[in-house]
Amino acid sequence: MGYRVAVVGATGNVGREMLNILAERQFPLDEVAAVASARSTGDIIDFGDSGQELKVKNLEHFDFSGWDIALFAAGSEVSKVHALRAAQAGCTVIDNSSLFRMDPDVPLIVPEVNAEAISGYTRKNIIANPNCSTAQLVVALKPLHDAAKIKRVVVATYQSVSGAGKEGMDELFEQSRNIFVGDANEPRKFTKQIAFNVIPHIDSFLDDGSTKEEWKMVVETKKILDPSIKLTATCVRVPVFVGHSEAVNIEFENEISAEEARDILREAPGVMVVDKREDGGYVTPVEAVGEYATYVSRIREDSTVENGLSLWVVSDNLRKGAALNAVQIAELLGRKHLQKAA
Ligand code: 11C
Repeated sequence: MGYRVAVVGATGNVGREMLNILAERQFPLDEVAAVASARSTGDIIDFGDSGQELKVKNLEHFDFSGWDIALFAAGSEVSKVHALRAAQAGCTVIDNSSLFRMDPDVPLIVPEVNAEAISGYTRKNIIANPNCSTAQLVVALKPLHDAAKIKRVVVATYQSVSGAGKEGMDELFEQSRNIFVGDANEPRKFTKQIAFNVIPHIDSFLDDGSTKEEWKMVVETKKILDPSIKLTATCVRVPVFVGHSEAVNIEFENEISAEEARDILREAPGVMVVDKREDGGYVTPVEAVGEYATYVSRIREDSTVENGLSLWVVSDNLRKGAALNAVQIAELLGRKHLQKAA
């Protein structure tokens, strides 16, 4: 016996990956529903490589009662109405938007880091999935924090255009083509040209000059890992289709060498160390596409502070940063809480 699972936002970048990953990991399903806005109702989409096709159902009319889990990947405005409706109908919601992440009554979960916090989901019947740039960061930080206690993190991100949805990917593709054929480029989704450029701005600006993406990295890391960790981020959009990268500098309370960190990270769940200290002996975003791991490369000591390390962290933002993490939460929920007989 399995679960009845609905994927909301099933036609978007993350929703499609959720379906792919449910199929790939053979999540125990009695039934799966692809749910989206009226615009996509009736469209046929693949349930991963399973050979099964799903007819997209209209979210406005979708009745969540009797469904065990809903994976939401349709943005905050949709979650505000429909995730609450689903949760109240008794369907446990795993929400990928930023809407509930900082709600004290909603656990924010990365299973490799704070699986135990999931029990708090019963307060609202909702579990939040973190921002993609936070998810891969905390997977890499957690084992190092356990070993030597992190005091401060300085991170610069190199975030792919798929984080901005299909429109972001289309814009990079079209602008690149326009540049080759000599056509003009008008930014639409991004604020400046993204092809052959980088943009130090993701999400809206806050009063202190930081952006909401940078703020999310600070507050989500504190909620998931440890509120005592100080973190400052600069989030940058780069002309890469899929895969977020992060240059991470960490200051620890206690001594930790690069060699110790490498050994610890090699054993850590969800982490793959690729760190050969030679030409090409590190991971770049194109190599992380379609993978589950968070890759850590360029592990080295930073002698400008007492106990410092620098790392390069790369992951598929649509997978560990979104869909994979959501499915891992569903797996955890099934194993520990929903308790259906296998
Ligand atoms: C990006 N990290 O790369 C964003 C996308 O809060 O879930 C995900 C935004 C979020 O643009």
